[in-house]
Amino acid sequence: MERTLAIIKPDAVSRNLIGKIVAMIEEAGIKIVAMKMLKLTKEEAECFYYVHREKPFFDSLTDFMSSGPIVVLVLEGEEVISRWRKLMGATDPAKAEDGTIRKLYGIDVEKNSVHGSDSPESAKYEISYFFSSLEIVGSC
Ligand code: IDP
Ligand code: MG
Repeated sequence: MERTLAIIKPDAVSRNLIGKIVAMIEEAGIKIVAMKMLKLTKEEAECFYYVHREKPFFDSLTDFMSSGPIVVLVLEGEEVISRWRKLMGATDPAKAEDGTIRKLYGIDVEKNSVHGSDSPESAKYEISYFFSSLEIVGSC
């Protein structure tokens, strides 16, 4: 059994897409075990995306991620890290497959509507960044 962190990014929240994206998660048979809305500060966004600190898009990305409310979720199930990334689609919405969230709703390579952890290690770090074990159902 795996867990992964999903984020509905500011571009999607501001366009009232929370419900549509949550529906796609549920329709894919993926179980939600935690969910909340918050607004990151610039510093909190920088800390979350620390692995990308050397990338040319880091400053713009962290400005974007702190520009408005986000919804963070913990998803649980077998192979959920790869299943959620497949449902999200490629980073660049222009290259994402039909039927994926980024193809449907992504604006550009930065404002691509959703985030998903890319490995068990990053999932562990990212989930603990936002949630205590008491906030995740079925943790004990
Ligand atoms: P991922 O979200 O598909 O895992 P990453 O390479 O981990 O993609 O990049 C993290 C986030 O940084 C992306 O989701 C996107 O918002 C932003 N990003 C990635 N590449 C670019 C780029 O070339 N220009 C601007 N923003 C980018
Ligand atoms: Mg990534």
